[in-house]
Amino acid sequence: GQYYAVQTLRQLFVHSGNDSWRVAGVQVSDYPSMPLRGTVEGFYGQPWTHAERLDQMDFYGDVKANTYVYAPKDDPYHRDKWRDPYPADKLAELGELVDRATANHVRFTFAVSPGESVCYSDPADREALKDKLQALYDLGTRAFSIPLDDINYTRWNCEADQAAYGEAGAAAAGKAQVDLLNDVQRTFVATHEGTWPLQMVPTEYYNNSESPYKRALREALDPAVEVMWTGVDVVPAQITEEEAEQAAKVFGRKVFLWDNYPVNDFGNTSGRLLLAPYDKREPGLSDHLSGIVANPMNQPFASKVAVFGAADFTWNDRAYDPRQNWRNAMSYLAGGDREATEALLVFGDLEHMAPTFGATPWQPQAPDLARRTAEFWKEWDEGDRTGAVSALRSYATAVRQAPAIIRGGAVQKGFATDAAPWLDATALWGEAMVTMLDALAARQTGDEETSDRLLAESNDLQRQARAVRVDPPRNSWGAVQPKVGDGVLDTFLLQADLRLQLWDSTGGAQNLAPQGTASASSVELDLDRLAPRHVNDGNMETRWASGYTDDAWVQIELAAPTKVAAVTLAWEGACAAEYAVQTSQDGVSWKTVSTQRPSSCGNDAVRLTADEAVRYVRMQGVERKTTWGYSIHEMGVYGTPAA
Ligand code: LTM
Repeated sequence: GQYYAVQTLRQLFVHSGNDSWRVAGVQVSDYPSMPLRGTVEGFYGQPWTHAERLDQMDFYGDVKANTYVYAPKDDPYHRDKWRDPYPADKLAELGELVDRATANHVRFTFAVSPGESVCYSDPADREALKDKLQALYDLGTRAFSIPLDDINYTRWNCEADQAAYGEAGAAAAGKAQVDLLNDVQRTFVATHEGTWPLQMVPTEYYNNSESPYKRALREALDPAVEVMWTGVDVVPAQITEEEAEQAAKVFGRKVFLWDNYPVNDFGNTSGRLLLAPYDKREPGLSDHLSGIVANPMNQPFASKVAVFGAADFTWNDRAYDPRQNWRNAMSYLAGGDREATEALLVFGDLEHMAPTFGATPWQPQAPDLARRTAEFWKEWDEGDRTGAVSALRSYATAVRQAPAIIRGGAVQKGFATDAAPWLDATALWGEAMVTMLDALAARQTGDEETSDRLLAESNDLQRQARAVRVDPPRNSWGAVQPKVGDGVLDTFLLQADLRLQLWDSTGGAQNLAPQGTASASSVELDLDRLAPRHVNDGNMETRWASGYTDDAWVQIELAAPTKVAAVTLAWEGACAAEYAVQTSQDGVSWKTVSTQRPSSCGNDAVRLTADEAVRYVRMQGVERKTTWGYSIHEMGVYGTPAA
């Protein structure tokens, strides 16, 4: 408490010119609303380096976080080789880390994860586990954790457990785990001076429903042991008081939130940095949680944006303001430099998407840019084309310049290193956007030659941006394309490109789908919210989804016969491995005008040879990518009405 009081006092002093300082007159009543605050290095893929961890400890001290759980899934001595002692050099590093943590008032929490191979009832295995903890105790560690997540708990690892706990299964696993954990708590933790209660991650960490496994924990686990929980899902879209209250009920104690944000080790995060604010955790959670640790990204400096928020939320959840905190986090990373803070906010908007394990992200991509591009098309279509270009051009310029400013020196170096491929791509996307706006402006003044040249330049820049790779990747996704404002920035460029290409024929190529009527072969579970009308409602938040068959289709009946120059499809996660674009004059006989095998689920633009006027355009599925149906947010039809 004293330490943090001094930190707060320090924060009250502000520089006012040369060598003088100002301090506000205040009365301070300040204390954390949750006892445990910080991170769990608990992701899959390349663990943080020693130097990065040391830097994190200093960062936690700054943001009043007091907990760091060491649990990198791909440290072999943490999981696969849990019985083996750390080699001397690794142990020396851990010792240094414990010291740095302690200096920052951070509890270095050592986690060892034996669940894949442990024989719960075997005294030798229990001794091996305690020996492992003892080695870290000897280095100064006073907090310990035994995570039992992501293991198979319906089989035993030894026959002795079958004899001790009966037939393998969730309830028996609960009993066996309780036996082991109580033993560690009572004969190791409680007998060692200065230790904090043992922490554990249950095998059922991702929901709050009653079960035989949870009953076993609730009824017999030593009440001192902290139980972790990730919310109602592994990566939940939100965490509410009600959910946490129910979790506390089924586990028989306040739960300790292992918060899977901003971790980017799972499939849907491929190619992403997760830079959106820490959000959607309900004020009041402190009544039901003993604390929160954020599971960060493999990129430690980039993770600071979200961790800054988590630390603030755990300090005072009821006063937490996600947007203000986001700005403060960027300012912190920029060392208070205003220009660099703004650049980070622009970049953060382009890396704002936060996926779940399912098809719907819990934070949208590029909300600021999306609002600006929507405003642009509105103004453009209403006739104020010069005003539209000038407003968006200044933001596009900010996108183009953000990477150089971020690399300019004010922002923490490690952030620029973590974000390097994303920054490379952002510079190119920003340049492509500025160039595209210049092409639109030139075409508007009638300078077709300049416009064509700029359009070609913009397309070339986009090709370069798409060719950037996260290489070498720290994550397990491989050398993938870094995603930048995807679904927003690229969609804007596509729309602008189509307008330029179809300029003469349609005066700027508007999307004709919204004036048409959508219908489909089927709707997933006949749900109204997934009905075909959502495929042309102009709203990227809604979608059409089909039944679970390969041959499903969705079509637009246009308001008038049209020479169709392009069809756009904004796919949701359940997309097509293969589909055809078909057209028809009467809705009875159909012609396949293009066949597509997209490499990933994204925004497809299929250009067509607009040689004859048609009334109907259809996406005809051939093969699904997932076991779900086909799911499309928006289908666009660009062309020239024959009349
Ligand atoms: O969330 C938990 C408790 N365990 C694992 C994490 O190690 C992993 O980082 C996240 C995100 O993929 N999912 C898990 O299930």
